[in-house]
Amino acid sequence: MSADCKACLWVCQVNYIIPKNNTNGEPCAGLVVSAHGRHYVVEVAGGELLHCFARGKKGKIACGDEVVVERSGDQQGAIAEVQPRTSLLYRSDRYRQKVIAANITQAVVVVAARPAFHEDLLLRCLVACEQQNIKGLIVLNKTDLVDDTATTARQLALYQTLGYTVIPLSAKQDVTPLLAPLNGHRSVVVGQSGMGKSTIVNALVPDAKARTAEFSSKLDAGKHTTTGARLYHLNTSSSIIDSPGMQTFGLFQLSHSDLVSSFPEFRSFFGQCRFDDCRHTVEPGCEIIAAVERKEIDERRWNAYRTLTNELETRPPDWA
Ligand SMILES: Nc1nc2c(ncn2[C@@H]2O[C@H](COP(=O)(O)OP(=O)(O)OP(=O)(O)O)[C@@H](O)[C@H]2O)c(=O)[nH]1
Ligand SMILES: [Mg+2]
Ligand SMILES: [Zn+2]
Repeated sequence: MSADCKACLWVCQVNYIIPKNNTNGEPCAGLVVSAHGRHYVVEVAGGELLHCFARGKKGKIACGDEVVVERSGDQQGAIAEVQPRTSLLYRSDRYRQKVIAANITQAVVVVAARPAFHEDLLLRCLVACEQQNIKGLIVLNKTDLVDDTATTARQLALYQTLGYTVIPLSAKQDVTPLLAPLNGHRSVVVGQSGMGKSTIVNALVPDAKARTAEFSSKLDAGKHTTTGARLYHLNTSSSIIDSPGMQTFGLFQLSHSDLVSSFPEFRSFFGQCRFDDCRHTVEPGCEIIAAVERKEIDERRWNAYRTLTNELETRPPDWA
């Protein structure tokens, strides 16, 4: 039980004491502000928080979901319905689907030089965002580590040429460069463990008090400190969701056409290949391959695209 939470028998990370004015069984609309395993905290009218489980087989529920809850007294309730979503950021591999956040308009992908950041994860995350029409924003955190940061900044230059905004900052010093880009959005902060996601959220929301932890220098990896997603309101039109760090980002959910259209630099060549069913990997007369040869498309990105195509084509038939 978290320190001040009187309603939750689980690690909800929402340290509120909820007023006792519930009416049993009464359905009401709410917003999932915390998702931790199968336990959710739902904010209902007036900012009241209910600790909830999902009734029946609801499928995955994510932080940011709009739901209907039925109160069951004692600041608890059951999620009876999940409203249709405008977006869902999620990842999936052979074994499972992991929802990250729902109804978001922007994903803030946090990278840093230490622990070492994996470009593949960034690329996959941006592909998932493109497919869901979620704006991708890259934060290069820990710029106070000056010597280490230069190499990472050079790696990110490519993403700027693709149209993604890259914001360099040090969450330990100043997060004001993020204020304007966050305004008007429901954003989710995502990335590898140890990149400083929760540190950024704490700097933006002084009351958040999200747990943070030193990464392991020995393993050059974060310690997976954040274990559930949690939404914080920034102002009446903006909110931010902190999420657990990830090591992999499976994209099994994508069709091949989803994948192709999630590479923004490919789009101007659509419809120009010799074959209508061109896979843009080895085919003769492929305009995307020609653009790679002319260096109009970065070879790193095309190689990543081919790896992902191969992954989708070798998906086991029973993956879902
Ligand atoms: N030098 C430096 N360290 C930072 C900065 N931001 C965060 N850190 C440190 O990086 C470590 C990891 O920070 P967290 O905020 O816990 O990272 P996280 O991305 O939330 O990690 P998970 O919850 O495990 O996914 C902590 O020791 C932070 O103090 C920064 O701007 N500069
Ligand atoms: Mg964290
Ligand atoms: Zn082609």
